[in-house]
Amino acid sequence: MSRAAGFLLAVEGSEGAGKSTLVRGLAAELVRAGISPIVVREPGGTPLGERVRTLLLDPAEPIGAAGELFLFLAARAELVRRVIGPALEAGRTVLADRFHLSTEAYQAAGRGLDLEFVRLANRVATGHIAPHLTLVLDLPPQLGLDRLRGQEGHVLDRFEREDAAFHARVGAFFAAARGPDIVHLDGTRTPEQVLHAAWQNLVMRHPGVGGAHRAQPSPGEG
Ligand code: T5A
Repeated sequence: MSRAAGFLLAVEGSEGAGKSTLVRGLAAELVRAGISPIVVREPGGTPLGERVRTLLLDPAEPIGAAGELFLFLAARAELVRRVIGPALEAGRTVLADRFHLSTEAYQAAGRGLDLEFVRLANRVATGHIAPHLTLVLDLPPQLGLDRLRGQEGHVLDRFEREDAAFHARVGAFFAAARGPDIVHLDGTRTPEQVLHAAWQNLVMRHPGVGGAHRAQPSPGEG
């Protein structure tokens, strides 16, 4: 996959693993480091993506596996075309709350679609843009779902209502994901500890923050 001028960081993991919390923390640290990141979530981030998100998460909307795959990819293609691609071309840092690894985990491992086809379709949707770094938050799926159930007023979406076997397949896929740009973080630790570990990895990989921040205290309790 291709690498544009900026820096794309994806945060991945199963339901309630702490992705959004970590993305918020990293965004704040980047701002402190003098870098104003662009934050995106998937599905979403464009008018089409937000409408597709509503459809995809609606528990009352029965969608087959293939239809689900192509809806996620349509949202991603638009997000890359309108937001991520131009941002990277402009040298910006993009923080993505989920990216293509989620499609492999949910639509291939979870739903049973062919993994190689899902990967190929993903490459079409992203125009071969790949994250420079993917942080996977490892957390047993049941713990993540318990966290979400503990949130006041949280209504479980279509994916969160799937059975334990589905979540186990998704969780096992994330746990087994390997690659030169994939780093696993222990999602059972406190938000501050997760942020600390994530920041250390970002500093090592991101040319814009590495030099400036290696010698400074890292965020969180460590
Ligand atoms: N999907 C998505 C696909 O099937 N295919 C795809 O290609 C893509 C892109 C998206 C759904 O779509 C599916 C996956 C998803 O099911 P979503 O609402 O965006 O739906 O769902 P999630 O991405 O799972 O986001 P969540 O908000 O549900 O979970 P997060 O972001 O992992 O967790 P977060 O940070 O919101 O935290 C959840 C709770 O835990 C606490 C927080 O305070 C919060 O209460 N928390 C912690 N508690 C203890 N320790 C920590 N370290 C904690 N970190 C956070």
